[in-house]
This record gives sequence, C-alpha cells and structure tokens, in this order.
Amino acid sequence: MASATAARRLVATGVLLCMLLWEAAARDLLRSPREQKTEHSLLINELNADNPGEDTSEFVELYHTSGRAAPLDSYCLVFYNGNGNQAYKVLNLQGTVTDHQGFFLVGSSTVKPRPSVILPKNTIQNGPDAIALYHGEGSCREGMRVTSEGLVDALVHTSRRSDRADALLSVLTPSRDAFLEDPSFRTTDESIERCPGAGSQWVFQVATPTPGKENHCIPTSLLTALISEVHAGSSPGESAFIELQGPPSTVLRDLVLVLIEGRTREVYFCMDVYGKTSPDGLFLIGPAQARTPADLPFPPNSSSPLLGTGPQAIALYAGNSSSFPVGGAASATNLLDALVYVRQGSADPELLEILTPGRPALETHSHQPGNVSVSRCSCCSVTRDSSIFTLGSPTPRQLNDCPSSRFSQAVSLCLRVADCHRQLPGAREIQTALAQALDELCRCGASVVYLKGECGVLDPDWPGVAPGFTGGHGGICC
Ligand SMILES: [Ca+2]
Ligand SMILES: [Ca+2]
Ligand SMILES: [Ca+2]
Ligand SMILES: [Ca+2]
Repeated sequence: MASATAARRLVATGVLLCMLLWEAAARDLLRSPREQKTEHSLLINELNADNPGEDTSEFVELYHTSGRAAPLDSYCLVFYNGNGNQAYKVLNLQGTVTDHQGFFLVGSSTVKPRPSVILPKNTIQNGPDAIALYHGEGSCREGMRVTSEGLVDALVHTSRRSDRADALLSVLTPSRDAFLEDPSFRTTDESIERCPGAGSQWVFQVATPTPGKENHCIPTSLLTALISEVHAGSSPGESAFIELQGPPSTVLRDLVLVLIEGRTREVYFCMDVYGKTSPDGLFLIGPAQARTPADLPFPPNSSSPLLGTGPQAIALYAGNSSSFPVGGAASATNLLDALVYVRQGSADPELLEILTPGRPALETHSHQPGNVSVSRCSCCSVTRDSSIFTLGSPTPRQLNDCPSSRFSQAVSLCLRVADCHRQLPGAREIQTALAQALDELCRCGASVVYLKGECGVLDPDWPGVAPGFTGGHGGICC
C-alpha cells in the first residue's frame, strides 16, 4: 500500500479540475493539460479593424495556446497594406508578456481591458490588408515587403466582399480566402474571431468583439436546433422563455417544442417551431409582450405559468405538433434534445431514461440570489444531457452566461478505490459526482460544466500502479 504522500503525488499529476466563476463567454479555446505537453504557439486570435463611425476601438488579440502567461520575445506583429503589399506598421513584441490566460491585446486606448500596446485611432486599416506574426532573429521593419520567412500566423482581412488581396494571400495564407469583417453582421461592432473548425482546422468567424477573452464562436457543425436556455419566469414580472440554438441565420422548420410533466411523463403543451435564427444562431420563444421580442410567441391561450419549477421536461422533436397530443406519453421517437430539471423531489426515472438516457436531471435548487435561468454551456456535440446546463443570468437571444476559464483555478483531488476488481468509473461519472459533492458544499448551483480538463489520469511512475496499466480517464488503482 502506498503512502498518502505518494497517493497525493499520483493525483496531483493526474487530475486537473478547474472551478470556474461566472462570465459571459461561450467557447473554451484552452487546451487540456495533456495537450499542453505538446508544442505551443502564438496565434492571431481576433481582429477588430473596422468600427462603426470613427475607428476608435480597433484591436488585435493574440493568444498563446498554453493558456498561461507567456513571454513574447522574438515575436513581431506586422500590418501589411494590400495596396502595395508592404508593411505600414510594425510592432516588436520583445520584452512583452501575455496575460495569465495567454491573451495579449494591441489596440485603441478605449478597448477594455486596456491593451498592452496602445495604437492611435484609425491605425489598423480596414482591408484588403493583412496582419502577420513573425518569430526569429529576422528584422521586421516598416516598409518591408510581404514575406513568409519566419511567419508564425497571418490573417488576411477585408471589409467588403468585392475586395481582393491576392498577393498577400499567396504569400501569407496560400490556398485560403481573405476573411471578411462583414459590417452588416451587427448594427453595433463586430470582429473576426478564430474558432475551431472541422478536424484540427481553424476558421475565422464574424462575431461580437471579445477583446482579451475567449471568442464567441458559433458552431457551424450544428445541423439542426438544440435547447439553449430555459427561463421559468417563476416570480411576478419575469417572463418565461425558451431559447433554441441552431445554425446562424437559418430558417427553422419541422420542429416541435414539447413540455412534459416530470412526474407523470405526460405531455401538457406543445407548439410547432418555425422562423429564422439570429446571426448568433439563437431563436427565442417567449411571450408576445416581453422586453426582448420573441422570434416566435407562445400561443395566446397558453397557460400561465407555462413552465413549472420541476420536475419538468422540455423536449425538442423533429416533426409537427399533431404527433404530440396533450395527455400523451413522452417518447424518444424523433427526439433532438431534451432537458429535465428538478427543484424539489425527483423526476420519473422512466422519463429520464426516455429523454436523457443514463444522465441525471439538473438540480435547480438555486442558491444564487435573483433572477436565474438554465443555460446550455456546452455546444453542440452533446445532446439529451441535462448536466451540461447550469444556472446563470437570463440572456434571451444572447449568448449564454456560462462559466469562463478566465477565472479558473486548478484543483487536484485524490481519489482512492479500495476494490481494484471493480469496474472503474469514467471521467464523466467522476465529474458528475464531484459536481454534486461541490454543490452540496457550496450550495452555489455548481454543475458539471464548472469542471474542465482532465479527470483521473494515472501517474504511471507511481509505485501503486498495476503493471501494464497505461493510464487513461478515471483510472484509479490501489
Ligand atoms: Ca468591427
Ligand atoms: Ca480601422
Ligand atoms: Ca477574443
Ligand atoms: Ca441565451
């Protein structure tokens, strides 16, 4: 039997759990600890070159993929003019360091947080132009001709679809197109943001600017709609709403929203869903008269309150409402997504098995003061799993208020299993159990979406590890 010290060392190397505090953000661009052992790089993560009116909130956001403070010695950032393909601005980053999350901002003094390098207004040209990051001993200087020597990353950008930047593209990002900072995307400002694409590819998307923060990436892989947020509107003056998420600016049709009583498994409400998602892919179903106008109002004769405090199930199906008579039983046929939540008591186990097989209901016994909703905080490969929702501020038709790794903290935990012959739990089960234990301690609405990173990876050097065990998720041995 190994000592307690050895056990601690085992888990200290293996378990990284990040307890996260609130902040509106959507995507986690940070890598898992295992990936952090691989090479890191500095990337151009976001660009806001063009602002409405005078350009007084321009910025370039760099991101170091370690997700930590990283020195930027030997890097330089070069701004190329698409007219002539020469550098109109050069910044030597020697002696600078990213923030503790890996972000580094260059931009106008009005940008928040304040950039590490301040640029006068109207510095970053709107396109067709390029921004390129170089590393090495080579000299970056104003007037230099575009080159790929020492090139680390580049972004060729335009602000009009008709703009051409062929010479910059051929040197900096061959076989790719220029990225458009589409000024019609929003009535307010927008930026070009790096987002995960298919496979290990990166893409840039136009989205709400997020200087110094994780980007608001919109999932392009989403083929149909999911449940994004549910607000029961449980106190007077609050409006109940259900927000769906689908592909951006896309027509939704042949969808049915079904509300199910959580104890009896009976359908008590259903409505057909049709309309168009916002540029962020969001779609709001709510009262006709509400502060944030609904894309689709609840039917005028719907009961009030429409949503209970639970046990309650919300399900989204492909099809139309004629298949879901009120009083009928819940089914899994054509089911796209479902959320089951309880404030008190428990949901019918058979209902859980039908709607969210193998997953628990979300406990919504909120201990946060004020107005809270239930928000999806993991998008979008996971469906029919209530544990990827958590409690947060209502954000109708806006990106959800989700835990952000910006305020994360690494926590190491020692888990010991006495019986080595038992089937070991997987990472997901460990995370679910930890989230429940944390919430019992803090009564703060902590759910599994607060826990990120690796869970339960064995240190193969630890003397207690069984021969031949090569590590993996949730592996605990004695
Ligand atoms: Ca802009
Ligand atoms: Ca500009
Ligand atoms: Ca950002
Ligand atoms: Ca929302």
